[in-house]
Amino acid sequence: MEIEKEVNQNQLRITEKKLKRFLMSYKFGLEEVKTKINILNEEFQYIHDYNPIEHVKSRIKSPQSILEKLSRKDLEVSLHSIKENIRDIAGIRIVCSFVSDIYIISEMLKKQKDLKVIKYQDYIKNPKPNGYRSLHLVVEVPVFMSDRIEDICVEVQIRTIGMDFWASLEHKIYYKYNDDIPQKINDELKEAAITVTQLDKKMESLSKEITKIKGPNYTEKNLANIFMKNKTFYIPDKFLGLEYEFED
Ligand code: 0O2
Repeated sequence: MEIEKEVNQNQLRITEKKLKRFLMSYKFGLEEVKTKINILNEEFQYIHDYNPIEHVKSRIKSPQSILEKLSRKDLEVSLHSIKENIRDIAGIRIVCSFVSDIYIISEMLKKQKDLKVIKYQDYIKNPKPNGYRSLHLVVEVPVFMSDRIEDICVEVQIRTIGMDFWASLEHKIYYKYNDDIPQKINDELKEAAITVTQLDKKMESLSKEITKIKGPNYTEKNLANIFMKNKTFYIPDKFLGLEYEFED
């Protein structure tokens, strides 16, 4: 009996260690994709003097949430089954101001040679019946470990501020009512989703009009300038704080 207990405890320890190592590889995959997104954002801002990303959130799905998803989908409980079937263990959410930004970012990600897009789901062009809108990409990224290379899936959800506001409220209501949402609330949520779509369109057209009014030669007021040979050269203020090292 004692030996049996010890064997069980040992097995539990081994399983726990395996699970930790399994989830660790998702953390590394997440970090790699996050770095790529930061690079794209910073470079885009440098070239176009415009930031397409409002903010980025990321998370590793909790073991409890993974198990719930397995049971919801009626899948076998094993690490192999989790790896094969749960593609959003590592998740990144990119929130943008405008719908056009969403497609700019997704195209930039799709062009990355070391990312393999294994799922592209456009819930913006084809919203879910409940009104949910977002662009989902599942990308596979190679993670180089001490003894092996693992291809890790990371789900990237790209949406506008409005879509994000709607989805987080809907998510909260979903959990509050335990799937049994009163019809009235469902209808109002759908109505709110239509309002968000209209607002997204309005904000995008306003932004385009503002860009037109500013004209191609517009420069931000906070740019420092140097006047040389009858010409004004503008320096973005982000460079003013940079320290340069000069070689002798
Ligand atoms: P949580 O708690 O956010 O992690 P599939 O790939 O089709 O087999 P899957 O993985 O459900 O099935 O794919 P899908 O539809 O791309 O959904 C993945 C995630 O998108 C969800 O994860 C949610 O985060 C989000 N999502 C999808 N549909 C909705 C929706 O109707 N409302 C809201 N608020 N979010 C949604 P989880 O694990 O369901 O939830």
